[in-house]
Amino acid sequence: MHDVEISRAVEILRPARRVLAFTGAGVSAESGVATFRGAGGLWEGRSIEEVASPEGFRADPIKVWRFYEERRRNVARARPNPAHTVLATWQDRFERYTLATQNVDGLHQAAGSRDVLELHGSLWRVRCVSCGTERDDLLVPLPQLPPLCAVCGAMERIAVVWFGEFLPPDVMAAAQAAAETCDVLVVVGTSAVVYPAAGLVGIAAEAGAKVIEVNPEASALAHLADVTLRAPAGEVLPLLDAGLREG
Ligand code: BJW
Ligand code: ZN
Repeated sequence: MHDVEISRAVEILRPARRVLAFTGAGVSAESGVATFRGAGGLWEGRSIEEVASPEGFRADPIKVWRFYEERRRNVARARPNPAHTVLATWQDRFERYTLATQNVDGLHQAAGSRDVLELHGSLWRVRCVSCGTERDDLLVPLPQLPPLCAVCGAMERIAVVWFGEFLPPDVMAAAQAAAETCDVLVVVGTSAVVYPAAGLVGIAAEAGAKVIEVNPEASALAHLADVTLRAPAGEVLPLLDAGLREG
């Protein structure tokens, strides 16, 4: 990554009035939270369907719960990194700012971001499989696996979005509206292979937004990006923010 690319990104962001930030697991990598795909990723040596599908949960709920319990333990120890912090401060910099994340770790909120659009749910919410009652649950470790619904006694599940399930419609609609109307989309730390979330980038580009991508590796959306910053988010976002402050 070169200074000239940072400068180009700053020049795109400086006049922007409506900004959408769209994040994936990579934004939390420097906080010590594992990503999904690639070396050392959560899916390595594991079939995705075993742990992140309704079928997998039906087949072995305790196994799936152990997987999420472990993730909750790790995330509970994690702290937001400078990328989360910058993305939080931008809510006060731009006239309209939306932060849509695929992440379920809650680190954007921990960094101070308000009204985060959680496209894939949260590790910190659970939902009854029978009556649908949802509640926040921050207890690490959980007192019992699986947790049981206080209303009807049935088993609770983690309130994340598994493969084959619909994203929360109001959250997706809000993200889509922001994608259709933003001047600039900043995409941070996602392989952009999981739909419909990844489709937000195409929607924004199609509607005429400039796209800035932050990812140390090549992703599925290089062809949509106006500027690609190939370096870790925790390094790049503070540089972008410093550039904006100078202007
Ligand atoms: C850094 C960095 C640093 C590293 N700085 N960057 C064919 C078969 C089956 C299904 C489908 C199919 N075609 C389409 C589908 C639909 C499916 C889908 O998209 N599948 C594709 C994978 C093919 N989608 C769905 O099923 C969705 N629902 C849906 O479509 O409903 C309609 C429907 C209903 C009924 C039937 C059919 C359709 C739901 C998707 C839910 C995704 N859920 C997960 C798990 C959440 C729970 C959990 O956390 O356990 O969400 S999957 C997982 O992937 C998680 C993530 O949010 C998501 C995206 O991953 P992300 O964030 O991009 O992470 P990585 O690891 O992939 O990438 C990290 C990136 O960071 C890398 O690029 C690194 O380089 C980078 N990085 N360090 C910056 N320091
Ligand atoms: Zn219930």
